[in-house]
Amino acid sequence: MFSVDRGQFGPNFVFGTATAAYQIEGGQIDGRGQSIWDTFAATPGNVKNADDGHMACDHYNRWPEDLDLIRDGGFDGYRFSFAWPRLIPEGTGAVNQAGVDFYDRLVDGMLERGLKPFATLYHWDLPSALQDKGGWMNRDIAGWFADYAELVAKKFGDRLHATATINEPWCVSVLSHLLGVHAPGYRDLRAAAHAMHHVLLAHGTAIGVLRDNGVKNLGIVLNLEKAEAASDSAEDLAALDIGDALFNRWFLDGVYKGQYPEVLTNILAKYLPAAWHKDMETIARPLDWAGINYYTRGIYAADPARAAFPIRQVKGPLEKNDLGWEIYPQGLTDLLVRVSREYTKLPIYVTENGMSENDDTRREAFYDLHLKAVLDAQAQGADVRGYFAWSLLDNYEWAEGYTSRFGIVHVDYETQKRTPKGSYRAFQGMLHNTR
Ligand code: IFM
Repeated sequence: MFSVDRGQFGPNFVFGTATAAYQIEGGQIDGRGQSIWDTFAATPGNVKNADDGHMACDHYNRWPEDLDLIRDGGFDGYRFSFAWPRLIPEGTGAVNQAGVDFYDRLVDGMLERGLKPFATLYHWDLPSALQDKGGWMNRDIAGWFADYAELVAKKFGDRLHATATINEPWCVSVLSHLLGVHAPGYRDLRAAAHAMHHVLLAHGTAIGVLRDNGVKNLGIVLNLEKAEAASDSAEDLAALDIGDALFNRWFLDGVYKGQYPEVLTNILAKYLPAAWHKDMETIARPLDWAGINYYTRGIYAADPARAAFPIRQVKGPLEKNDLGWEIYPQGLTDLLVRVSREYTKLPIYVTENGMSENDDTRREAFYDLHLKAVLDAQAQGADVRGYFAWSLLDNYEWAEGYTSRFGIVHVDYETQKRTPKGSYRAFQGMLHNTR
């Protein structure tokens, strides 16, 4: 049971659960094209146990049962993503009708159950054919993504409650092109700097296309961390400035202020695409809401031996999830307040928050603390309008494969049986009969 009551969050507050296509769908049939995660996962050493999304949670076939679970949990909304390679197998050009039909059924299924569809256009499954042309490193991706956005707008736009362009541009660019942890697995400064700019350019370009095609309620989902310094020495404070800029401010400043933090444009000057500053107006096109994914904090210390970014992350002393991420609800409050004070007065949605853990009593406690953190942020003036638990189901946790379980519903991957956990029941208890 949670110690908070849904009434405390305000009358129209949206409670939802979130997933992403590659992590749950499976269904790599019916004309779906290959994505960068298929090949990344097939490359030895990239993913634990060489797990891939071939079957995942078989949501492609089991979606009615999954939507029933969301409805029966008392949730108001469902945050899901469209798979670009399912809709346009080669990334550009021919449309896969079977993919359109699948999302038609899925979106209608949400509406029939009284669930608000919160869609994301891109949650990391780039069509491989576009990676062959440079993917996020190629400026043309803004046009490829805009054409894909237009297809989504025309086919589904009038039925979506809210639409986000990109999920977690830090992961799309830094984690995938600088740290090499996610597909396509680059560890290259120029690749990362190009991706960091192009992912936001693609976002802004798509916002224009979606709006021109009548799609309402548009946003982007940023993953933010509460960035802190390892000590109050001048060196560590300088490291914090760089760390915060790389994780948070590049994306916040870009989207909400049309500028990039100078500390980074100085470091990245020779690696960024030429004339990047001419794109800033497009990148900062007005939005209707702000999405924030929150999991933990980052603690930064100076590390002069490291090349471009002379910083390192330090492990903190707090209780951790089973991936080693510190549990820090105060960080969610602080971030929500920071975004609302320093960046935007738009309604904010916590579009993801959750815990990788096998012991579900810990997950239930985690949610309780973070829901209270949302209330604290509201009390400090942040206009938070919704909260989405990550995730509805245990699913494919990217480089961690199936070893990490974030679900409020357990999935037996042998049988695909879904079993609601205590954390699901806690949401149900708070939400039931109040929709
Ligand atoms: O599973 C991911 C999700 O795809 C994006 N946000 C973070 C989650 C947990 O790592």
